[in-house]
Amino acid sequence: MKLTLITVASTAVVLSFAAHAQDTSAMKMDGMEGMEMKQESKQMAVANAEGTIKAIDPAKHTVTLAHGAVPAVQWPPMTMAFSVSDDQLAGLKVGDRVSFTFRVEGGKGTIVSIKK
Ligand SMILES: [Cu+2]
Repeated sequence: MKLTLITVASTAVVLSFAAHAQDTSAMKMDGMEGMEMKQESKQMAVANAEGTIKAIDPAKHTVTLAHGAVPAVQWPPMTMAFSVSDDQLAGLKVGDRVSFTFRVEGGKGTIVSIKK
C-alpha cells in the first residue's frame, strides 16, 4: 500500500514536469507572438525587406508579399499580407519583385514605402 502511494506520487511529479516542458516548447514555437508583444511595449518596429508581390486586394487595401528573412524583427521568410495605400501600390502588380519598408503594430504589418 505504501509502495503504491509512492508510485502514484512520483508519477504525478513526472506528469507535471512533462506538462511544464510542453508549455515551454509551445511558447518557443510561438516566438512571433512573444516578439510582437515585446515590440508593442516598446516603440513600433520598422524594418526593410525584399519580396515578391503575390496578391493585391484593393478592397481590403492589402498587398500579399512573399518576403525573405527580416532579422530586424526576427521574421523567417514567409508570405503574408500588409496594409498598404492605393498610392503606394501605383505602378506595382502581382509578380513584381519589390523592396519595401514596413512597421509592425499589434502584430500586423503596414507598408511604409514600397518600390520595384
Ligand atoms: Cu512576414
